[in-house]
Amino acid sequence: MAHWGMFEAESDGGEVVAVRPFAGDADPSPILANAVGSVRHRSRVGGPAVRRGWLEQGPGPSDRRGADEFVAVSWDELTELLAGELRRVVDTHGNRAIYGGSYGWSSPGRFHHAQSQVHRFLKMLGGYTRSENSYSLGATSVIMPRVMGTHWKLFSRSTNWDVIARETDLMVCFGGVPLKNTAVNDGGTSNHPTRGALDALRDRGGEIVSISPLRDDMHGRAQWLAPRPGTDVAIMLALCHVLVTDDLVDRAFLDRYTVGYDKFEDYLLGRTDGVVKDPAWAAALSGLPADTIADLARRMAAGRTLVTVTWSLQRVRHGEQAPWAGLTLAAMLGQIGLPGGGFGHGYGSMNEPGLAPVPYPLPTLFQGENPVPDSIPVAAISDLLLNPGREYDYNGERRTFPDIRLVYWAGGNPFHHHQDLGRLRRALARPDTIVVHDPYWTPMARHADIVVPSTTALERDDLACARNDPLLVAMQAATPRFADARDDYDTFSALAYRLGFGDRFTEGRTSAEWLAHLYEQWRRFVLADGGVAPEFDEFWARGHVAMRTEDDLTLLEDFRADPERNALRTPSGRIEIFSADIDGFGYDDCGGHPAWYEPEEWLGGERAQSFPLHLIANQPRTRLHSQLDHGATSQASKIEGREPIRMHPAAASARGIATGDVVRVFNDRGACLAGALLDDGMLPDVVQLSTGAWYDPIDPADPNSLCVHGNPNVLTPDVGTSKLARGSTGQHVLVQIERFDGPVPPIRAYDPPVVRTRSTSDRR
Ligand SMILES: Nc1nc2c(c(=O)[nH]1)N[C@H]1C(S)=C(S)[C@@H](COP(=O)(O)OP(=O)(O)OC[C@H]3O[C@@H](n4cnc5c(=O)[nH]c(N)nc54)[C@H](O)[C@@H]3O)O[C@H]1N2
Ligand SMILES: Nc1nc2c(c(=O)[nH]1)N[C@H]1C(S)=C(S)[C@@H](COP(=O)(O)OP(=O)(O)OC[C@H]3O[C@@H](n4cnc5c(=O)[nH]c(N)nc54)[C@H](O)[C@@H]3O)O[C@H]1N2
Ligand SMILES: [Mo]
Repeated sequence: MAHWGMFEAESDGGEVVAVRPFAGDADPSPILANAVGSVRHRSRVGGPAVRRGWLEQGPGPSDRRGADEFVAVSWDELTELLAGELRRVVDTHGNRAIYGGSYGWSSPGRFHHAQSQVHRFLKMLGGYTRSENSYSLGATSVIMPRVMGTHWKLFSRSTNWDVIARETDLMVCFGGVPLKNTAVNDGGTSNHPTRGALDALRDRGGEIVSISPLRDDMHGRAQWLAPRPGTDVAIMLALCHVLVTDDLVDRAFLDRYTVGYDKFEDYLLGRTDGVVKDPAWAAALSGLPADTIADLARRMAAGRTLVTVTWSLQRVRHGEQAPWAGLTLAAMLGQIGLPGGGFGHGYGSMNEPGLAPVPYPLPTLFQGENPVPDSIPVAAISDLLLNPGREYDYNGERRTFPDIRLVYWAGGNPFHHHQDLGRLRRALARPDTIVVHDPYWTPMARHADIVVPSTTALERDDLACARNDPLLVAMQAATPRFADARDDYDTFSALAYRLGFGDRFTEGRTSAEWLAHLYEQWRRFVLADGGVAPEFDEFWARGHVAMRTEDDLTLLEDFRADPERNALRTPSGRIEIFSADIDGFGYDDCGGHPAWYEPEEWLGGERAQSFPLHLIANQPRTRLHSQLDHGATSQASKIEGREPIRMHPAAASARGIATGDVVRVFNDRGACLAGALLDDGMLPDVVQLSTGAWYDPIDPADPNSLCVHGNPNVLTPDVGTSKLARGSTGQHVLVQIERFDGPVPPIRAYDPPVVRTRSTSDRR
């Protein structure tokens, strides 16, 4: 199992040589092919390694991170060094000085999941400064609990694809439903139903409107509306405005199920700020014709309409507004809780919304409590490291950044996920010690002082499953362990024994015993539910077991049926179109009701004078994030070895650029090279460069170096969505592009750094 699908691997000589998708998968992902050749790839970390500067000078701030060479050490030395350093930091600075946020997707598998392992380990060590929320849903995870009473249930209990295919007349999709993203689900997936569901909806006569800067965010027949990126909230407000002026608002629904609509209507009609949010107003901001907006509003009120908002719309400045405004629009239509109508968030963002959930807990490795209370919103990592002791606003609180001495990362890649990589590099120079567990020499591993070689999921037995997938899968190792790599569990077990809590950490179980233990725990839930699940050995031999799923769900149908008994977990128990709590925080960038706020990185503002192209830095079609960027599917898309940047032919010809040219993409934060790919399925001043090309600085010693490979995060702003959520805003950035005419520098991202074996003379 991979996050991008279930498969069988064929291996030979310790390497995966072929993959076959699971026969039950209706639409397997091409990303699967990236696994071939990944186990013994030259970018693997072959054994424990320590940065030379750290080994020679000891812990301390260093701007050599990312440019230094490494020294190979034995596992015993590594355990000794790492245990000693953890002890030193805890004893001199306290557990709060360890940042263990360690964000990232790592691998599927319930036991060997690196995040679960590292957090369990650090909790038993006495705790660490943690992170909250995600890069995926930074704004949503704060705003939606406040206004809708839930975060995860919005996805895991979303209206089912079958219901949409059967009932929806009009699906209005902000951000489209990009099939590329439905390849993926956190924890894995055994089936990809989205393409089939959209086709079934259309075959039945249902209509789809895709509102997105990119035409291919929707496949097949659909009306494509391409607004200026970042203006969706203005469009939503104008749709709401038309519902008011045409008397199409479902006031009975608003009265029974929502609070605060009046204040929002005052804003819509311009009573509070003198600006009427009508289609003409939204047309000026978004570039969509006013008539098109007005017509769409009327069509939405005429039948069963589902309003969907992709997660990308909240990974921008003021990202809180789009899901909140989308929910408000759906509430005004009055169809929330009706089959095929209402609101959805994340259709086309992940292969989870629209899929039926399993009704009981998944096998879970217990992590325990974190004795340290400190936490940051996850995308504030550079702020944290650069500003110890500084106060900041977050979600109604005033917080203080702790002074971090040791950063511990296992299972994520900040050089993939974080914005403004030049700033991140300056931040990573500050702590005393950085520890990274990874199977590969990722840019983050290169910036570590202590590099711990992990196995990949292909080298381990594990249990795989996900909340919205019917199968529990026996993930059986496809190859033996690579070189001197170890399972993260084994690394943490050895450290825990060295630090005196080994028995607590392992509970006396080997990995194999843990799998059987977790399986048995899960099996009890199934049996209690009247389900069938064989004993562990039989399950393991069979390969998977099917679970009951809750089919035919409609989001909030229970709330609609009985809003008193099934009150939402908001202060009012209802949908909060106006939130008194948020209003009370008095933030200038997120007020009490959904509203239009002008972003910095958009084509309508002043910055566009200097950087006139709007770059969409979205998820890659050819891989999951940075994982297996060297695999066949990912490599096949590259141009001259660089990540492709899609440009409109008009924008390209104005710059003398043709398909296949290497271009330099730049702004005042940084620059990268990319390969030009002309595409007329976008506005002329929009360009698109996916995340995930491994950061490849031409001068590793310069934090602001040109990245020769095409990582958009050298360009993106490290600014939060607002004071409310401080989510990542990596999706949008303004840039300029020019043809790169110099000699094209080689790609070195996958070449390991220099790792020296210690001669007897320099051994301490
Ligand atoms: N500009 C911009 N930036 C973005 C986004 C965007 O839209 N625009 N999207 C954001 C989003 S939504 C997300 S979720 C993040 C994703 O960011 P990440 O989740 O950090 O990205 P991955 O590349 O999946 O990193 C996973 C890492 O885990 C490692 N790994 C795999 N298996 C194991 C294992 O068994 N053990 C250990 N120790 N390590 C393992 C992999 O080699 C890899 O380095 O990126 C964010 N960044
Ligand atoms: N293949 C693949 N699938 C993935 C991932 C991956 O790395 N690879 N990552 C997974 C993860 S961790 C996550 S969180 C989800 C993320 O899911 P999303 O955040 O929804 O995915 P993105 O591809 O970043 O964005 C979706 C689309 O939104 C459109 N868009 C961008 N800006 C705007 C705008 O201002 N207005 C409108 N209307 N549309 C806009 C873009 O054209 C883009 O293609 O994807 C998941 N799926
Ligand atoms: Mo994500």
